[in-house]
Amino acid sequence: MQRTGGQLITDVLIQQGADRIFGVPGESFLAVLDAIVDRPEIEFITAKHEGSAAFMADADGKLTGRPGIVLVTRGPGASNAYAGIHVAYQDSTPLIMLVGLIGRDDTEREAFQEFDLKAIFGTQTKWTAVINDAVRIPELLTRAFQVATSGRPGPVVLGLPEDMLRDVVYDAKLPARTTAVQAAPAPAELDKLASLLAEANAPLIIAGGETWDEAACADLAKFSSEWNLPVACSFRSQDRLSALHANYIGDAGLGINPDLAKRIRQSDLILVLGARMGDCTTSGYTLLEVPVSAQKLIHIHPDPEEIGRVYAPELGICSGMKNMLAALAGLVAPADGVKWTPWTASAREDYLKWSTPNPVSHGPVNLALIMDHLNNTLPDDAILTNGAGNYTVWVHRFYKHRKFRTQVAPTSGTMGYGLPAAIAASLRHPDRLSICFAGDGCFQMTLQELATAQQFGARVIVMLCNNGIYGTIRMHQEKNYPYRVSGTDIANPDFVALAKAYGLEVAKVEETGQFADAFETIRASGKSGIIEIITDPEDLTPRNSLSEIRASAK
Ligand SMILES: Cc1ncc(C[n+]2csc(CCOP(=O)(O)OP(=O)(O)O)c2C)c(N)n1
Ligand SMILES: [Mg+2]
Repeated sequence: MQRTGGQLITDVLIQQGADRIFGVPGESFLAVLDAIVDRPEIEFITAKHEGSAAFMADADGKLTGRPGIVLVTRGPGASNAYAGIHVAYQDSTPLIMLVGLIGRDDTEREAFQEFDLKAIFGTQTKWTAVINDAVRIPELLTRAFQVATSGRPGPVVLGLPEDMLRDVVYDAKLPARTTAVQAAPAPAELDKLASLLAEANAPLIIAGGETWDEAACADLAKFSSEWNLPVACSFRSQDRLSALHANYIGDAGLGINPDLAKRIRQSDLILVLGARMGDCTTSGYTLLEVPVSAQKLIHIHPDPEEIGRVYAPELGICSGMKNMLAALAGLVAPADGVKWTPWTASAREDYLKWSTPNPVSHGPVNLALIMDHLNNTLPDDAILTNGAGNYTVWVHRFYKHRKFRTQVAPTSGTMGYGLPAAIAASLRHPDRLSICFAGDGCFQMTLQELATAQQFGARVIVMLCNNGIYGTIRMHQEKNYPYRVSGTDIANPDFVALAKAYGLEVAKVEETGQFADAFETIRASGKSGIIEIITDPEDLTPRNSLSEIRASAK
């Protein structure tokens, strides 16, 4: 049997279970596009920008636990995609990016669009390589699946020289589908964990990161219930435990509940399950002292090198979350109960107070009440996506996630992520509602993907929070340079006309009371739509107005 390099790439992808490639076409990989023509098992989703294609692949990777696949062309295409590789790296998402390169004969001439793949992507991937010999496609592409999913998941970038893709290979053998390799806790480590818990008076869990699945989340719920442990989730990992669970106490992220921050400081044992102890989760490395925290720390992470990166833990365990939670679910709680029951109950009280919408806003639209309406109307499995901006603070604070993988959002804080992610989510789960939250700034980074949604039949509802400013940056600006506005205003297009130009349903909400009908109309249409929500720039955060932030600036 003979196959071209392009056919072999396609065959290995299919063998590994990939059914969708996100990308923008390039002349460098025509041989792959050609091979796809004969393989209906895999489809090419043509995005309108490689950055969006990479965001789509990242979202798909988050949703499936298998690598999202992105295929782009050399210099300009790969450079455009870079933002998505950065997301996958910081978010620990399994992702494989294939990059069509110049022909091998022209290397080092600075040929048309030639660039150094390893130099560009080397520091933001788990592995970057060029496949120079088509015979090695099964080996190297299969390894990409193994690397992207094992340990701490992340992106792999493979370069495909154009002429290599046309080479013919005879009788290639394709390896079987890979299985992610994840560590598991040793019995002695579990014993140590249990004895540290037994000594604690005010423990709490911070859950997040990757390598979870529904069973791991169910195990977390069981472990937390049996030991009556309060569970906070790390930044944008809020769907690891239902917000309705009696022990869910909120998210340790940007815009953290000050009471939760205080509680993390006061706790005497922090059990970190899967999260990196990163900037956003530690409120800029302030909730715990670097490098030795006052609280005893148990850090469990799928990558041994992540343990002790910033904080020296009392106990570090290298484990995937499925293995770890399965073990914890089997850990027998003390028969006479635990000491910290009132601590857990008061932490829950703090969360319930914090997530109850404040009925007052400066403008006629109150995003907190809109989020509460969605709590009451969205099905449990609706998927919410977002990018970066202060509008996300309302989403994270007031929306109550009830199921795993209903939050698809970049922990790397990347603008423009929400719409491509919602498109990928809708393609993966056409039966579920896919809701994108975006600011006016965020949305304008990738809004051209509305055309992609229409082309491939994705159904997304965009909640466009329009305040006419780059709100987050205005907030920082007013804190640091009050009254000196520079670069943070936005002159917006007519979003209603824009939605119509893309053939979408559209509604404009100028006061809170209009939202319910607007949402219902768009939902009932069964089509993609935009709800433009006009918010007052004064409502800069749910806690402080723009004027208050300005007035309290040093
Ligand atoms: C790709 C990218 N560029 C710039 C930033 C810096 N940034 C973070 S939030 C933000 C403003 C977002 O504005 P908008 O989407 O309108 O949301 P708002 O804060 O107004 O609610 C900017 C510019 C970023 N995080 N990502
Ligand atoms: Mg804005």
